[in-house]
Amino acid sequence: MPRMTTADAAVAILRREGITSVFGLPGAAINPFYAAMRRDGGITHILARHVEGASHMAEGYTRARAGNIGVCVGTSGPAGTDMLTGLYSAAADSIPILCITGQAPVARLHKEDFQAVDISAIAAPLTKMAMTVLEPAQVTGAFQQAFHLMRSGRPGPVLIDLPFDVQLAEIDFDTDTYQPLPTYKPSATRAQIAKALDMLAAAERPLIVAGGGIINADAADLLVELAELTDTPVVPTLMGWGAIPDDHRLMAGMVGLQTSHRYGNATLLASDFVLGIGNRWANRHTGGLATYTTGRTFVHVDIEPTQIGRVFAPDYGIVSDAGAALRLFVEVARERRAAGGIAERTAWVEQCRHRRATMQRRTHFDNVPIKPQRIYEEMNRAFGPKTRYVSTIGLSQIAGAQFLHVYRPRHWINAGQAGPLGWTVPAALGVCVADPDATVVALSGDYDFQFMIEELAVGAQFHLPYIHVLVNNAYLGLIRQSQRGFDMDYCVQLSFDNINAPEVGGYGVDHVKVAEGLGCKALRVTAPDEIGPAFEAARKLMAEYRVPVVVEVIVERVTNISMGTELDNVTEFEDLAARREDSPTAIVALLD
Ligand SMILES: Cc1ncc(C[n+]2csc(CCOP(=O)(O)OP(=O)(O)O)c2C)c(N)n1
Ligand SMILES: [Mg+2]
Repeated sequence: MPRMTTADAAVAILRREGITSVFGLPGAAINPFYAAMRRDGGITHILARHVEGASHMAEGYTRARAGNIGVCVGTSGPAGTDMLTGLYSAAADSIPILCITGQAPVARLHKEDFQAVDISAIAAPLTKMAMTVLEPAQVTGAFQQAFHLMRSGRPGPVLIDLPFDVQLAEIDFDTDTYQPLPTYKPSATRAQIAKALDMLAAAERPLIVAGGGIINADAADLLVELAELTDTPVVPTLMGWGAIPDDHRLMAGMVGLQTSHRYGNATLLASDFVLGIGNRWANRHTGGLATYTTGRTFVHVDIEPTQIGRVFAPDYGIVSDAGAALRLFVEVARERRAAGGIAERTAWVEQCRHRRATMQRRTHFDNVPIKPQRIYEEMNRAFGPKTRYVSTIGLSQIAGAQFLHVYRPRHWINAGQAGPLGWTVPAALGVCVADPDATVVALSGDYDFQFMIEELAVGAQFHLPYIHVLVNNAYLGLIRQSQRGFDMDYCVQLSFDNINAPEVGGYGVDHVKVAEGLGCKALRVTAPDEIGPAFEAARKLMAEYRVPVVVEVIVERVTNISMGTELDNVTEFEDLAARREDSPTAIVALLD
């Protein structure tokens, strides 16, 4: 039997499980694992500048392609605690990442050794498994189980913590006969699917709410087929955005308090039946439950049994992987259609479409300073359907979801539930590693951008080109807006007179200089008609230098973005689109 260190065996398992890239940074306690990666030679290592950055890169990497699992590695102590935000973000959005940490030797774990912290206890609530491996012979099983868990049921992250002496201990391990464990994914029965379709057929104004579980299951095509077979309009959630192309006739718009469309909310409120697939009824999607649920019937399909009924009791629940359920939905719907058993819903579909063509927000403003809505209009013009957008949180992300267009699954990559500031730069880099040929466009407010700005150096060093649209209002804009309720504007200003950069006009940080200092290219625009040309110039710079290119758009300091407390109580702060020219890039032209 081949004899090797447990670190060598762990790396061999990573390779057998399909891992080719790892994001991390070494420290003394994880050096044996790094030595094993070096001996193996088959894994690309991306050196993050902050360990939290490595964890978000891993998440971006996972999200970019079906089957990917991002791996992040750090040393003992603060490296593990730095990655907790990454574990939280991944867990909250049901994304598998594997976090590997070094640890003090086993015999010293209880002695308050240098950088020894009980990371598996700390990470436990954020992971499907968090294990400090105390027995060398358990290392291979721990890794095998990690991959099994990450891929089974509701996907999520795992942490494996490896004491220094355990990494160096030798074990017998046969790489050749290693086999990944089968994954567990519950599947709906035909009877369950038939019952759900009966309920849909009995409805007059049905909708499908398509969640991120459909993206995780790589089942977007099946979703669209089901919608077409049953003539049912689809509301994608923020995590499911892209599951049905924005230009599909059955795309009904997004629903929610913030990242939503006026027509999406109106259509949900007009519906009498909702089939939720792979979704969580997130509170920023539903708003108040009485408004969301009164007057309609619900079917909920989810892979995790305890998700059914967690937020409200559906009329009928089905435990199933979204892909498995959709395969059966399509099969049964096809049979019913062939037998003439599915009614056309022309009037309802037309009503949904009419709302889409009449309830739009205005994007076309010529103001200087720029109004942020104009940026998304220019992005719609500049970036095609293959663009992979990456964003996290803030007014820029909310407005992005209201105005941008997404046409494919995994092309809106957003930390939806945790919303950790700083996620965008590293996640975009992870997407670039996973899909080097993609056009990746990240979207940040100035504060999100400043949080993990140092990771831009990673993009420069490893030649990971993407465009970063930076919406600079010199404000913690979303929090400034929410402080209106407290009648204050307190501790949310990012503006100051930069003694080295008077040209930024009191907006504080000179992002162009910082980005250039980190080895990237950067452009700043201050007038609306400069935005489009700046995107064009950014593309050229990206192609020429193969580094991230930042396009900073200086916008007016205060713009409130539509949001509300209930689906029927969303506040509009700007004039709505009244003529076609007000929302010229809307997919369905405004009927004016
Ligand atoms: C780690 C963390 N701390 C605090 C918050 C709360 N928060 C959400 S958005 C935001 C301000 C974002 O400002 P910016 O990135 O400039 O975006 P803007 O809203 O101005 O577009 C803050 C502080 C958060 N999401 N994450
Ligand atoms: Mg801001």
